[in-house]
Amino acid sequence: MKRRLFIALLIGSSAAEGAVFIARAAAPGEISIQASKFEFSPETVKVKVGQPVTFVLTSIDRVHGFKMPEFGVRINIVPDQETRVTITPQKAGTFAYFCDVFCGDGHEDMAGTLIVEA
Ligand SMILES: [Cu+2]
Repeated sequence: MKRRLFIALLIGSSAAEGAVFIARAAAPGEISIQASKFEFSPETVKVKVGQPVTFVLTSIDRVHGFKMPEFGVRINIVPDQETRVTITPQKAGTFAYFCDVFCGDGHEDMAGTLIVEA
């Protein structure tokens, strides 16, 4: 009987940690982007000029790259960890982000669009 209660507590606590993780990923000023062969999800993100934004990058399969040349961003996205990168866009426009770690046949199409609104 005691053992059952203990297991229930364990399950309860891990569910609570999951909820915290979801809440963090959706925090204001953060945008979660998930990488997989051969796409980013979401493929298009919108941000505002002058407002700092943190991209929370994750991969569900292998190491991918995340490159945003106009913002001097280039980082690896490693499975099972969150990679955070913050930018503060200074001008409106449409910019590309893409994978720069060869990840297989289809890698060339692994790209997304950042829309910076005034
Ligand atoms: Cu790639």
